[in-house]
Amino acid sequence: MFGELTGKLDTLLRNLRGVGKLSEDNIRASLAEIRRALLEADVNYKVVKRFISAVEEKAIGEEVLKSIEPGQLVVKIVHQEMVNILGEKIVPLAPPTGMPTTYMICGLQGSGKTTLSAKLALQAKKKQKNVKVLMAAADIYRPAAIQQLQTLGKQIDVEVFTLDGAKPPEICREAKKYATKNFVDLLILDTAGRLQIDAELMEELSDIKSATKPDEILLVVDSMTGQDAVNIAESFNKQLTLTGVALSKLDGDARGGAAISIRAVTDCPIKISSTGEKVTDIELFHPDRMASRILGMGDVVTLVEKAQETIDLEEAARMQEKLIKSKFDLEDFLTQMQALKKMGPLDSLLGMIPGMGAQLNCMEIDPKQINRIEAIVRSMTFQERHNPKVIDGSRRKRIARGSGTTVQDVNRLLKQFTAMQKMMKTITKSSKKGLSRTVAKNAIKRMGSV
Ligand SMILES: Nc1nc2c(ncn2[C@@H]2O[C@H](COP(=O)(O)OP(=O)(O)O)[C@@H](O)[C@H]2O)c(=O)[nH]1
Ligand SMILES: [Mg+2]
Repeated sequence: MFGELTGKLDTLLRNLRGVGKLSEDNIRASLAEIRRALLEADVNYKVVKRFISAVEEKAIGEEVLKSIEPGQLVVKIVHQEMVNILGEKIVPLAPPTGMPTTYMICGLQGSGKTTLSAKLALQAKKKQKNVKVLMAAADIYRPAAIQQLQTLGKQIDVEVFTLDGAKPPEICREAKKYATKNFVDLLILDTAGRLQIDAELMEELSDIKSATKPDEILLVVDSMTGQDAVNIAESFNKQLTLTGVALSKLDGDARGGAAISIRAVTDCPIKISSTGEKVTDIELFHPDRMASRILGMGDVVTLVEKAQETIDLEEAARMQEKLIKSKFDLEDFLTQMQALKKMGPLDSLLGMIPGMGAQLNCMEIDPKQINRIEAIVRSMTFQERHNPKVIDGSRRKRIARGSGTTVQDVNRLLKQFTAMQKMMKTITKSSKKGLSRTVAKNAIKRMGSV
């Protein structure tokens, strides 16, 4: 997420933090660089101006300059202002009720509406037992759009409403009738998009709005859109009065402009982050966590939440016990790697670790490697897995043959394992003081380079 912008801001803030004494000129120079980084990342110029002057107003003054850690204070101000720009607090979606609660999903073609509809449906089902969800297929223009929603519906076990030969407003009106009659709690209208905003589209959406009186009118914005995202959001908002924005494709290498500008320009809250193609890749939008990620400070809270969703907690506790006793073996190494694989792309996860965002640009992480690791560990005997020290030259050759890899691959894995063992020990030791940035950084670097 926002690789380049985060890299620049992380470096700038790190330099600021390290300064023992700050002058007005220092601060102004740093702010000028932050300003440039934001503009280069396609953040709307009005938003940049507002952001910089807000930071300047708070950062330049006796209080900061004379404090013990002026750099730290400035960083804190920058973070707080970033949170303000992104929206201060979480704004949740209207909860499902038997009325039914209706979400109208709109946006340009390809922005991610259909995907988001399924994600929201699944999320509602996960949150509340026995909730009844219905999705309506109102995109009659794009070939196979209805089928796409039906496939997703099957995948997550949610009914899809269709109506052959009808126009979108009629489809949505009938879907609402059907939903009311059948005690549906949440109705999600997957509307049609266009390549660009046009009068016909807006009229159709207005008709859907008056026909269904939705509780949420969500605009899906592709975060890769850049400057244009703001204009799109303004037009939709003017016509429909949006209740919220969902940012999609945050897993890609968007420059950050759309995400940072939208709230400030439209005054419409960002409610949802969509972070991948899978139906489970959805998060509530937390402005403070997003600000931390943008500034390279990581997002440990989301990382832990993700881990809790995918990792067996008992398993994790057992692992920790082993770590403390230094009994972490290759079997555990494999389990950890598999758990990481389940959690999603490694680079997006590492971006959540404080100080790690900037490192990612120069680090390649290959998911195929995890499969190779698995093959190698599976070719070891029980004794070898639990006591890797016994793996001598001839055993390495045998393991390589058995796993369809080379002796170099086996050597690399054993080296990686030793590095991870060491890293685990350091982290366990330093966890009482809080994980130090340099320790984690160096450990990961070591792992990446072996
Ligand atoms: N990487 C990524 N891809 C997404 C995300 N959301 C949607 N997509 C992909 O973007 C494409 C268009 O999505 P779709 O939901 O069909 O867009 P629609 O035309 O607005 O309904 C599809 O290939 C989706 O898999 C996301 O958050 N991340
Ligand atoms: Mg669609």
